Amino acid sequence: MSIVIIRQDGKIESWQKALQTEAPNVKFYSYLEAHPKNEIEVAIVWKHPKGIFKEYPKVKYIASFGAGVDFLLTDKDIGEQVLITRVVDPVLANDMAEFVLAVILSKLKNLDKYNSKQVQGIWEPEQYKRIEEMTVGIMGIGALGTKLGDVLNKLGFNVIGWSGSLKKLDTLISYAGEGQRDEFLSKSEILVCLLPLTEQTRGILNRKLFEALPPQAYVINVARGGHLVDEDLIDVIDEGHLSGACLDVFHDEPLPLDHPFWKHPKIFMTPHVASVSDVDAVVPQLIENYFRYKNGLTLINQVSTKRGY
Ligand code: NDP
Ligand code: OXD
Repeated sequence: MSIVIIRQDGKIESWQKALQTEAPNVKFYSYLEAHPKNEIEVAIVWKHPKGIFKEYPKVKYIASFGAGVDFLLTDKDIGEQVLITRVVDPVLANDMAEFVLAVILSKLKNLDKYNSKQVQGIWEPEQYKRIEEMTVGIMGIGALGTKLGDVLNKLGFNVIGWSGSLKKLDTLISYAGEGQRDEFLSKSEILVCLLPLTEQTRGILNRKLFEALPPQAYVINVARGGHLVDEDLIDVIDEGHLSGACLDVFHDEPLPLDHPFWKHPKIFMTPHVASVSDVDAVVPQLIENYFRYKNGLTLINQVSTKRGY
């Protein structure tokens, strides 16, 4: 059996090499080279070209190279019966926690403001905040949100989390479901979105949600661009209710140059780099799942296509 690797970001060769080294008896094709498309049952994929799965009529199992699977579940060419897995990995979770921590500390100590004042030649101290004064609200207490909660809690932040189901964790106070959402939001001075993008969560970061946050709250979206209503964020910042936002993910990536986020002084942007699947860490689970599939065993980190994550 052979596997096709599909990704368009220039990293295809390094993944192909690492996968081939880990499983020398399996053939890994780049989708760009000649290969028997009609025979392929297994694909490992990251943000594939639109329509490509029409070319793979026999595909039965698709592994995402990342934690998110929204790009697979929204593709109408991928049948409901196709098995889908995602990456769950401690390195990925740790990288995400480090990224969000860096953003939060920069916000608390005004580093973003000093950066812009420096280039303007302005010497002007700002009031800073301390860790124990801040409550961080994490939306999505899954693999990544749980790790972030641990890290922030250890450092002394007040941490609260919101998810579909209540969590019993020593590191954060858990809120769940629509009924507890506003209470959670009203306490979140810094709000971090780590939800999967599903039918239920698309557009969740909107005016109504922002207005439920305390005045001067700060929003960090490291989940998906589709969670955010871009115009609402800009309006609520410009009206003065939110102090700003850090965005790592966007509706269109790369973000088109005429998008107002680029030049907004209170929006800090990064190019979808909060946490990137590490080849060495992730290859073993991709290979393990391939052999599980081949031997008819239950896959690890299988996604519920019904639930959407
Ligand atoms: P998980 O599936 O492990 O966790 C998802 C969490 O969201 C769960 O706690 C779940 O609740 C909760 N949730 C889902 N739907 C709802 C809802 N409608 N209402 C309330 N809570 C909900 O995901 P991960 O932690 O692994 O990843 C989260 C996302 O982070 C990924 O889907 C991806 O989009 C993004 N990501 C971004 C990266 C970047 O570099 N920017 C890197 C990696 C991931 P429950 O626990 O009750 O099921
Ligand atoms: C992921 C991502 O989902 O990188 O893993 O966004």
